[in-house]
Amino acid sequence: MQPFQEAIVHKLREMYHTDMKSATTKQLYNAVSQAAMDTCRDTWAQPVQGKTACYLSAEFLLGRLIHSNLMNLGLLKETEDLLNSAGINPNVFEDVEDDALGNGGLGRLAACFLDSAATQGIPLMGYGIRYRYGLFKQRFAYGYQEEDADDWLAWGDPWSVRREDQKVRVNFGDQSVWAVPYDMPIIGYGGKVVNTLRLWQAEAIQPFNFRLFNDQKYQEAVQQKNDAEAISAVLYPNDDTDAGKRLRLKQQYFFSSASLQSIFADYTAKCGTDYSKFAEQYAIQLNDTHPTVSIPELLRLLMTQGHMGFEPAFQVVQKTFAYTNHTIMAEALEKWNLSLFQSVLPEVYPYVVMIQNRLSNELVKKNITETGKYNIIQDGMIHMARMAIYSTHSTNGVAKIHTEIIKHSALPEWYALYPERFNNKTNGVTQRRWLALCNRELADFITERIGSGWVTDFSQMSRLKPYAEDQSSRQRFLEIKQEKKNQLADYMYRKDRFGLNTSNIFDIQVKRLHEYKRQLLNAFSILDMYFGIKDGRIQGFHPTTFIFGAKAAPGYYRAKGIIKFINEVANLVNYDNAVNRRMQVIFASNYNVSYAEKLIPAADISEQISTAGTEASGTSNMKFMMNGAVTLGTYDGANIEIVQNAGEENNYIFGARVEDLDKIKDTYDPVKLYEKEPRIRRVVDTLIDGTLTDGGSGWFAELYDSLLKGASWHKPDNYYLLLDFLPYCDARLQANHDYADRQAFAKKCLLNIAAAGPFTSDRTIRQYADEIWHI
Ligand code: 9GP
Repeated sequence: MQPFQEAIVHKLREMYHTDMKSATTKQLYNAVSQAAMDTCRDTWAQPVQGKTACYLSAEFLLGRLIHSNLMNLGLLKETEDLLNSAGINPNVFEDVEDDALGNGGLGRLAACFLDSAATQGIPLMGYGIRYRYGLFKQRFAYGYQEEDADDWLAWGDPWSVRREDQKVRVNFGDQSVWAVPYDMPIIGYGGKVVNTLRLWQAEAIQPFNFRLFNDQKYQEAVQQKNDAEAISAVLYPNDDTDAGKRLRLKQQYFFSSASLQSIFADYTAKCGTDYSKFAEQYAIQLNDTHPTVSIPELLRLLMTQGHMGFEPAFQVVQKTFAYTNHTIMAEALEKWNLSLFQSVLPEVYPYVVMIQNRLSNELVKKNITETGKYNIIQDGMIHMARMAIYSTHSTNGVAKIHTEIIKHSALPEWYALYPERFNNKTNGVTQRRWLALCNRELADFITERIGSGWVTDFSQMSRLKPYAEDQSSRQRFLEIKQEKKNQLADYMYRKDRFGLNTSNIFDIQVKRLHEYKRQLLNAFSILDMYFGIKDGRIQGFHPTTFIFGAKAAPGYYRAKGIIKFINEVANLVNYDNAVNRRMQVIFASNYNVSYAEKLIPAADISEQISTAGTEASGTSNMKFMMNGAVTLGTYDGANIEIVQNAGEENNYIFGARVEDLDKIKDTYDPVKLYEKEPRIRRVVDTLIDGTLTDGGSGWFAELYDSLLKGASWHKPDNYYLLLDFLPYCDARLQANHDYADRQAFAKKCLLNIAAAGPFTSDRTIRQYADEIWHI
């Protein structure tokens, strides 16, 4: 037995008095994880040399850790051999729930960054919240989304270490709590560098009041404990929209203050009490506006504990912080009601006022009299994005087009004032989880051709390009795609009893449910194909399985209506014997990181169909690309950079561009399109003509109105579904048609894989380190 295998066996005995044969999955999971933790403890304990970058994020969507950590430590094969030799299926850990401490792209990006930084030896610490319950679990009942709590701790938390000694006190207007850190090792590939993710848990200062208990006031006796724990109890299930609640503000300050206090204490221990050099030791990246309250918090610490004057303290703050914007959705640019802010954070508010005053003086100096667009405190609200831009030295967008939109249409007044602060950092994803681990067959295929260097140097992927011309490579690629489809089919059958037809094209859209992402457009186009096949208008259609995966924020009723609609479309199509050998529609429930790892490698077509100018970047587009799917998408977010690199001719780009939409936005009339084009009318009418039923909820009629009448807060069809409908259907049918030539299609796929080099988060994080943090 190898030493690591022995360590696992030993752990099982030590922790559970059991052995490989009798251990439960949970016992095995915890024993393997603990044994792996032991192998990296020494490396983890090494102090960081030089400047550290700190990534403050309300979300870290890590996904299941056991496989990635074992892979990065080089222990995956040994572990699988041991499982095999004990007659245990090496897929046994598939049953282990993955953590879901994030909503979607923003949280998953943070996780990719941690992996990439550790792999490249960049000292990056993550700071966030250890939510007791992560993103809800999704079920469907009669096609409606239902939500259940995500009790991720039920499996134990072997990858965290509670650091009682490092806890700090966080004060609010009406309560004080402990913030207790749980540290997780972030193991770089090769295991040479281990960084830390620190997640804070809220706990009561006095968890149990004995006096009240003796007075038989049982509820009151544990009131403080409940109130404290509420702060880190649950992740807000919103993506790209603002939750705007008192508790949410408390969460934000809770982890911001705890992180800043911890960083401040580390600095003091390392460098003493001269805080003027703080920014030489720490760079702090704000992941969206959620941690922006860290800005006045650092100011407070520097001025009260560091005894600095306001101006020098502000200089330090500005040099330390940088801000990443992840969305231009107006509703997601956070604002806090002034009186709410004052009552929750009375000790912090004065520092916000000081920042506002400095801004006011600066605007006067620059002769700007129209200050309404700039003021951090304006009309009874505190504007967090403004505070973030004003008080930091760098504001970045997450794809080229997104950064341009920030500069020229979302926040042009700020760009005019501080052009030098704005920069772009196109997102990336880690090829280790999203290729090496989730698609081992394709990973071997690549390694056999260009060596294994791509695992840590993704620019080497371009060396794969010549193999797109090689018939036997194309053949092998097609076999691998088939294998991944078969594996997905097995998985989905086990999970949801879906029977996928694996000889079909797999056309997949997986992402959060949002109107701007246009899952409804996808469903409309499926209906159009369905009618077209039945009417005989569409001939020679290659059988296709359309797969959706998406969670809707529980309070976002329109998104829930779209889920119900897609499920009804699925029923219509799947039970119609006249078409169901040619089309299949499947809505995977509870889409999450682990599901993505199965779905993405099996895709032929990657649906990236957001309205131009709305999706900041997208990251699933990159994952699909590196797994050899072609993009069917709009000119939006990182799709643009993807197709520029892989060739438009190897992808399917359709629809209005930002410039087109700018021109028509004031005159756009979806009703005209609806009246003129029978195909549009037919699919839109399924919302109200009884073809599909919403079970009396009224949701479908509301969707219909949103397209043709608008609502108090938006114009009709404000995401231009009807405008892009026909071009989308055309592009989709073109892809379907092209697929028939399997060799030619495989060539496109391989050219996409070969062009994926720039879309690694290794490149992105290197750029943050070089250009923003100077590490
Ligand atoms: O919606 C964006 C998505 O386009 C981007 O890829 C991701 C990571 O940068 O961030 C998302 N934004 C949010 O979730 C909230 O701002």
